[in-house]
Amino acid sequence: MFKFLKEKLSAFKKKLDRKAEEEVKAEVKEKDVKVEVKEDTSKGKPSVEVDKKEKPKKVGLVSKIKTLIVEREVLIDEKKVEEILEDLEIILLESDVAFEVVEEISAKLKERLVGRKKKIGEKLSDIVINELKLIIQEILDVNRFDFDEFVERRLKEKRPLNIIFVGVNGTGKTTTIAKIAKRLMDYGYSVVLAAGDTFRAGAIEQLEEHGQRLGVKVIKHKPGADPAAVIYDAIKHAESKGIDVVLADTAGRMHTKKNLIDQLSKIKRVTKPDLTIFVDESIAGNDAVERARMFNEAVGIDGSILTKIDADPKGGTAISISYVTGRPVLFLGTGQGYDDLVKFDSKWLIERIFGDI
Ligand SMILES: Nc1nc2c(ncn2[C@@H]2O[C@H](COP(=O)(O)OP(=O)(O)OP(=O)(O)O)[C@@H](O)[C@H]2O)c(=O)[nH]1
Ligand SMILES: [Mg+2]
Repeated sequence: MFKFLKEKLSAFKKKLDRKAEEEVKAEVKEKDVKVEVKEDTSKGKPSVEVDKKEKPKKVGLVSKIKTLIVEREVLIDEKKVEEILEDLEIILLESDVAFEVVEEISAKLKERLVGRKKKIGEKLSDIVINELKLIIQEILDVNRFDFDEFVERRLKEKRPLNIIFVGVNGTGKTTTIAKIAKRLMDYGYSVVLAAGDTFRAGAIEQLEEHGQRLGVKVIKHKPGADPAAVIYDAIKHAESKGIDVVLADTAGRMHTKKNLIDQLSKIKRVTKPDLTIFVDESIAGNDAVERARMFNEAVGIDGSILTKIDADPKGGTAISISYVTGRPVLFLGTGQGYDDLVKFDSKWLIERIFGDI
């Protein structure tokens, strides 16, 4: 998980350390010379004599400089920050962090680093990485949403809840529905599944198989039927049986296909979902973020679930999607098993990215 991004950040940190070390060494050398010259002129003695005294004097100078290194503060100037950002922006862009998010991170880092005082003993790389962590966490926390709290609160007002899952083909919608069903049942809720993907061959059977494994009823119509009608029936079924939550599958569709997007709008109009969840795979990078933005504009989404985080070396999608869509990330899919679902938590993600850097 996030191997690429981690390696890049690690190398970036090492480079900062190397540079800092070189700078300190150069500065120490420079100091050495300056002090000698100063003493030379104050005493008004020829430089030859100073050279003779060089040995005993040097010991004193080294310890003096050592003290200076620990005690003196250095200002991080704009030039230094620009250098840092140049490297960092490339790393973030290469890791599929959306352009506008890179800009935001960059601006915030600049604001917090320029003019900041750092002790020479303190590592610049630690300061930069810590600020970067904080800024990414702030970005991740812009749109917070607690799924469990929502379900609990909403069920006090109405039953059943209707949650529909939308997105493009093959991103993990159906698997995610099964994971959420399992999770809700683990929390003590009852669930019914709606086979709203009436389009793709085998989609109904696929949902039924999950239903069988999990012991959950699946409401279905024939292939090609109106998905809005299937979901409507599932809601009626849940109402009559006192079931808590309807989880509705829908066919994968490209955000660019107007008639298919219109069909989703119809599903929403007819079945009035409590939550419309956009599912995409984190490995799709900027494409996933763009699709989320377009689904949100076209039909409206309440949040996203990113799947296949386990197979994503970069992590930029998870960092960007909520900021770009203005909608929270609810869960992350971390594998193919039913329990491979993590409730979104910025700290969890930060730990996975920065853990051993
Ligand atoms: N590694 C990994 N694989 C996943 C994850 N979620 C889903 N998958 C796999 O992704 C593939 C597609 O999953 P589906 O649930 O069928 O995707 P879908 O969006 O319903 O696909 P369509 O119905 O064709 O649009 C399956 O092989 C899943 O096992 C995940 O979090 N991690
Ligand atoms: Mg599916």
